[in-house]
Amino acid sequence: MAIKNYIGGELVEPVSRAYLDNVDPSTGQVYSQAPDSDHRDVEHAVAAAERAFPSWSRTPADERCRLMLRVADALERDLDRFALAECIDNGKPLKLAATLDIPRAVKNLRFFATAVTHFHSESHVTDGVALNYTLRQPRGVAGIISPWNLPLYLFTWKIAPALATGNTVVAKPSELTPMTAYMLSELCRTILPPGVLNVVHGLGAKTGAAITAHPRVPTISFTGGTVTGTEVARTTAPLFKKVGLEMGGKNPNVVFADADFDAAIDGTLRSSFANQGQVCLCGSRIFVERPILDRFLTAFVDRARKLKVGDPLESSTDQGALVSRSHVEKVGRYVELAGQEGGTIRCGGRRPDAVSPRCRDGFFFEPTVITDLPVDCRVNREEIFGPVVSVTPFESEDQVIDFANSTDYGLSASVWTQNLSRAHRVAERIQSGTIWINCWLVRDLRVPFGGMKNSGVGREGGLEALRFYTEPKNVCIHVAGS
Ligand code: TXE
Repeated sequence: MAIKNYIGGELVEPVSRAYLDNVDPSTGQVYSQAPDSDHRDVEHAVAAAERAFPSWSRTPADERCRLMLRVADALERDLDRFALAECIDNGKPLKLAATLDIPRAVKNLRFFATAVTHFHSESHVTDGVALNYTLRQPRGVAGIISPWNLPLYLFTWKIAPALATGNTVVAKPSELTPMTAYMLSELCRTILPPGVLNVVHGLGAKTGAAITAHPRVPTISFTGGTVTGTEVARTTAPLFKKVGLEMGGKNPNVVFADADFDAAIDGTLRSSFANQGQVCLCGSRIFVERPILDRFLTAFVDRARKLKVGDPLESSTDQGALVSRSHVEKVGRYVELAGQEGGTIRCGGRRPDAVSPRCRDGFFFEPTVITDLPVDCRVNREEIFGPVVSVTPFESEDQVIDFANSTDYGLSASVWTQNLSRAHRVAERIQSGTIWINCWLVRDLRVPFGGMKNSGVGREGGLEALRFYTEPKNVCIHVAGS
């Protein structure tokens, strides 16, 4: 089956007629093809988006909202089909795609479709002289580049605010997980005006780079690895684009001795291994206050061992496949490195022998817990992005804050304590864009979302996203005779 680009309202082949193999990570087999697009396809998509912009940007917000809600409804009606496709394309458990990825994609569309109907701007009265008001106008063609870990979830998280605010879009999903963006473009074809949303599939360095370098795409929103983000920043800076970068994380999970023990174990387990550890918000560095270290480790390792690595299609599966052969190999290399850096593997650390006959050649890796690693070793500083976590004891609040802040990343953190004052103190001092107290991945779409340090530039979510995709323009009216 061949995926197509979606340009100017049509599903089209790439100009080159060249395709990339698309692999099912749970079997390791090629199961479809995606366009290997180049700058010519991007040029067509930008031209289509430019043609659609004057009309879409002048379409009343109510009408844009209505059309986007229709897309959301169509996606919701098709939830099972999309969840199955996401499971096959990414390797994640079907039940996760059906309860998290696709419902959240629906919610993203609804949230931003309606948010724009409540969006308002500021006015400033200059005493006795003038009245200023701010117009927030769409910026034109938005270039959107999304990753493979939460494919449709992050794709819609970006296209929804861009479209709702009246921009037109040229989007490139990850070449590793193109399927659900393609299926969404099939739905949009019957609902959105041609050229409003364009989806161009292909490799990052070719298709993605053609979007970021395009002189008539003034806005770029990217989620992916920090190395790629550096490249996007380098390309876009001299072109003076407005850029949002959401990149990697190496997030701390801080467990104080006074925490609700069972809640901390449950939450930490989920934040360690959800989506096979392939969430930028996963808490891969677990710091446990010394008095409860042994109890915590025993319970945590026991629970990690019980997670069932299995066929993503099976409802009993907790852990599916990682996204690609090269990624599972990278995760394996980090576990080897942990051994060289003095770590002790408490569980996992390898690819399981036989998940099932169907999944014999899939990219599976066992949930892995490592102890005895120095806080500043590479395994504790670099993003592994797989089911691998380290557990390190700490002695005091000051010490764990130093540990938490000891990487170049600053995306999120979880703190487990029943002492409210301590929770506030620690939250204030950890350098991360999001701090969860006694929870993980509780997401309210209105809150600012993004990272500090090498985890990101700018914020998404709620008003932040609506502002990102619009240009504030101040109008100053002289008040005569006052
Ligand atoms: O992501 P890439 P990769 C991290 C994680 C992972 C690492 C690499 O550590 O192991 O990044 O993953 C497009 N110009 N995260 O290589 O390459 C690419 O096609 C423009 C964290 O898969 O960053 C894809 O659509 N675009 C993360 C998107 O960028 C380019 C999620 C992300 O791919 C490009 C994923 C270029 N030069 C990986 N090169 C998170 N924070 O959620 C690539 N792309």
